[in-house]
Amino acid sequence: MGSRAYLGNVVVLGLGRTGEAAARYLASLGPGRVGSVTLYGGAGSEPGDRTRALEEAGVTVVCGTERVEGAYDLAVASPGIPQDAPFYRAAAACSAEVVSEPELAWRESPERWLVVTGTNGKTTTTSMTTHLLRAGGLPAESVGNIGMPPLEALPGRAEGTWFVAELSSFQLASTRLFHPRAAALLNITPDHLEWHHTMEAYAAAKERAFANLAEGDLAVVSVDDGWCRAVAARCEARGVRVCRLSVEREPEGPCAAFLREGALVVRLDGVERELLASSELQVFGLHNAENALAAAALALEAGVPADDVRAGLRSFSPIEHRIEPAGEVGGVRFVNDSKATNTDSVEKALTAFPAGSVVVLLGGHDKMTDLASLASAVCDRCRAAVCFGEAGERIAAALESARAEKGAALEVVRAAHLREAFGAAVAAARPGETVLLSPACSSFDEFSNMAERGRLFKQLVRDLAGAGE
Ligand code: UMA
Repeated sequence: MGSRAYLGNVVVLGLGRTGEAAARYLASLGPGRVGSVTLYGGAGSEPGDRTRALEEAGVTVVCGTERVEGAYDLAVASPGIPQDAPFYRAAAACSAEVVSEPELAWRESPERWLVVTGTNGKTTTTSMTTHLLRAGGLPAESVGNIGMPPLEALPGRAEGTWFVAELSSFQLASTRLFHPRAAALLNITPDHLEWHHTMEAYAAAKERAFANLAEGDLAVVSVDDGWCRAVAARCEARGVRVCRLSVEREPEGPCAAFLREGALVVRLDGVERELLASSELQVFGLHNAENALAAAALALEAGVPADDVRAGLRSFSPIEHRIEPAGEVGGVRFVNDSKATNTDSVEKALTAFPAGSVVVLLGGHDKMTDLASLASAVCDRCRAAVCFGEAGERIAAALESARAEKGAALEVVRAAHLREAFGAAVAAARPGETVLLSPACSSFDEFSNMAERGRLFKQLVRDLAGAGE
């Protein structure tokens, strides 16, 4: 499968999930395809069991430095390393080309890729798309930012398998030839400005998902925000088929995905399929109807019959850490939305609960995004907010100023870390209310990742339930 060019000497940057997968894959190719594989773990990396295992596989591992030395035909950068970071630049200076790991995976095996990107909803839409393809009898795997580097999934990729790739702006930024069969862009709202610096750069990275789409390929693009609308227009101007995605109105054109009187409708090349009522979905909220529309459009484009899409949409259940019910104790519901690592995601989550019934947990690593809109939404929809972690004080201050401006009654509580914040939320919550972990921040000030944070939240709920027995 795919092109089998000689890759030469390759350097891999980063010793996380991506770096390890890339180095292992490259080392497995053998001397016919690769001259050498070197991995730089970065300034914070140290030798250990993982580096020794990589060395045994034939990888030269360099720890504790970002000063990449040597001469390489190709560099593969982990997504967490910004393009303007000294580490990335050092590799670029001594490599013919720097690409992201999904770009290399695509070059190795370019058939049957579907891409999902956007600020929010990527993981749900990716899981849904994979589920719909499987419902139609097509083998499919979710890969990418969802937690499975495509290079790790490649050796096991059976003939005919679709890769449904959730790609972040970090992964897309360093693509060049990447050319999926279809791609979906759900939304673009402020996020990751510490990596991209400007909204323009962030949006441009997302748009790279469509850069090589040609006539006959499909771009599923939201027309409900201005950044996405511009992408749709540019794709269309290039002759790419554009399926306009909207939950606000019925878009014109031969391809569109939208709601008509509460029903999900997808039109491809003038053929319209009414799929099901959004109330039949097991995932709630208007944003989930939009995710379902995007997934349905991708699945129909891949050849899944409408009846199988319908059945798949009906049977898709919520995923872990995304508005995930985590139990009920003393009449208080607990919901884990640890995946909400930005403000827009939280604002969307809040619409899934009756106004005034939520005690929200907010905080974590501070990405320095603007908090005005979040603070306003929290005042409108929550009864109390507990702010914790590195960003806790900035969020609490923003909430207090929005509360004063609106004359709202929001209770604002400060806590050190998630554990203390949970205790404060339990103390504040009344029967009938929901304690929602939807933190608007990434987790790196306290946890390795958002899943670890979500698991601690669920453990705290279990401990609370146990204590009450
Ligand atoms: N490193 C440095 N300097 C840096 C950053 C990283 O030296 O400035 C090195 C270190 O060796 C570190 C390693 O790179 O150990 C970590 O690499 P990474 O941060 O790129 O993380 P991975 O473990 O490779 O995981 C990445 C994604 N992480 C990020 O984009 C930050 C994972 O997405 C993804 O699941 C995985 O690849 C497989 O594709 C996580 C994420 O937080 C879930 N994504 C962001 C999000 O969803 O908001 C984009």
